[in-house]
Parts: sequence; structure tokens; C-alpha cells
Amino acid sequence: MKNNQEDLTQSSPLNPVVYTDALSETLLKQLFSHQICVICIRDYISKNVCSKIHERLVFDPQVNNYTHDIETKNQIKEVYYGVKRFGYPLNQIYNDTDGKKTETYFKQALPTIKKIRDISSPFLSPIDRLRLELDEHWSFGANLARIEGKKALSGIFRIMPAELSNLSEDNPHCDSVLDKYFPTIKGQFAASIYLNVPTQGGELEIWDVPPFSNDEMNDFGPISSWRSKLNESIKIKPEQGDLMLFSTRRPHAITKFDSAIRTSLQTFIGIDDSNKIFVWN
Ligand SMILES: O=C(O)CCC(=O)C(=O)O
Ligand SMILES: [Fe+2]
Repeated sequence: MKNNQEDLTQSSPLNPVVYTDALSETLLKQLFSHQICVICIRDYISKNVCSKIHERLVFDPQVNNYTHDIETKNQIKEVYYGVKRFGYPLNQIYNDTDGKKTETYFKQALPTIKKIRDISSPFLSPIDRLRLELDEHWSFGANLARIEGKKALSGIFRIMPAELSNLSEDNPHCDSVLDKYFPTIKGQFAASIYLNVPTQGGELEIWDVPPFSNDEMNDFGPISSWRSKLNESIKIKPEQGDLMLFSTRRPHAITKFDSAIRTSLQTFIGIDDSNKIFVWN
């Protein structure tokens, strides 16, 4: 259990942040084995394509609050930290009493992928491109995840208005899918493609500590207290069009900003014990 600062020693033996022009198997291996903390590809998607997708989605009537799930010993609690989303993510079905949410998840998964593809047209959807490149560069393959034998969603549009952005800064978090969906998962990562960013603030902040297991996350105390227990962080300011990949089991946060709407396309990436990659939201 990591309950004091001494336990939280730096974990990335290589340079924690790698800036590169392209994905490669070597870099992905270093990320998945936690030798590096963040891969950043500047200008992964051209700025005009980013603006177009942002404008077409930001006021979509299906935009909803994106709650974060906190798993305790007996229950899963949903908390709202000011992030909105287009796309119905898996964590929305964690508390599903009558199966209706699960039904919605599978019903919306492929149409959401298609909508982001259509909105990006005539250009390739940024999420499709990422999925193709992950598969091309990873010998063991990268596929859309299957949950209960059905195809998962991959690619969610995240929206952060400036007004509540302090909540994401004040509450660093880890994302960790419930074991029951992917029993053989050994690592969870996020890929974010930034579509619209504030001029100041809105950085990705991450702590270069060994990734937390589910138990460690739960034992670390309320997330509002994490910042005071962690050492110095790394902050990376995304620019429009950048792609960043990082382990979601390392505590991370988004720093507050005063103006503009920060939007991104994001997918989770899992690696299982046979080194296959799968993507979902
Ligand atoms: O928007 C970001 O920079 C990071 C979002 C995040 O918390 C995640 O992708 O898990
Ligand atoms: Fe996260």
C-alpha cells in the first residue's frame, strides 16, 4: 500500500516524457512497461480538422455529464468533476440495476464510432487513425474490445468548460476499469487527441510514480487529499492536434484554466496478459 511519500519513488527509468513524430513498437513497449510516462506526438491531427470536429460536436444535443467512478469496498460512487462527454462510456453501466444502461451502451457503441467518423469526413476519424496505427505498430495486434461478446465503444468526445475546470485540478484521479469486464488486463492507458485548448492552463498533469493497483487506489484515501500526498508532478501543455498516451493508473489531473472550452477525443487502451491491445471507452 502506498500510504506515505517514501513509497512513491519515481518509476520511469527513461526520460518520463517522450516527444516523437510517430508511434513505434519500441515506444509502445516502453510505455506499457512503465519505463516512460507519456508519449506526446505534436500535430498528430491537423489543426483545421480538429477545429471542424470540435465545432460539429461541442453543441451536440447528446452531450452529457461525464461522471468519474470511485470504487470502494462495497459500492461504486459516481462523482462529477465538470467534464462533459459525447458518447456513452462503460463506467455508466457500473451501477445498472435493470440492464437498461447496458443495453444503451451496446446500442450506442458502433453508431457513436460511426458518428465521429462521419463528422470527420472527408478526413479519417482521428480515433480510427489511432486504432489503425496501434494495430500496425503492435505485433500482438490492437482491436476494438469485446465485452460480453459484443463490440465496445472506442472514442469519446470530452468537453471541459473553463468554469468547473478547478474540479479536475483539485481532484487528481486514476482510471481503472472493473476487473469483471477484462479479467486478464494488466495495464490501462489513455490516448487523448486535443481538439480545442485554452491558451493558458489545461495542462495534463501526471505523477511519475509506479501505477496504482485497484487496492492501492482505494487505500490512498479520498482523491481530494491525493495532491498533498504526492511528490512533484509533470505538466504537459497540449496544443491543438497533439496526441498523448499515458498510464491511467498513475495519478493524473488537468490543470484549471480561465477561458475557452477544452475538448479532446479520448480512448482507453488495455493490454492483456498475452500482450494483445484492446481499446474501449
Ligand atoms: O484530457 C486529458 O488531458 C486527460 C483526460 C483523462 O483524465 C484521461 O484520459 O484519463
Ligand atoms: Fe483520467
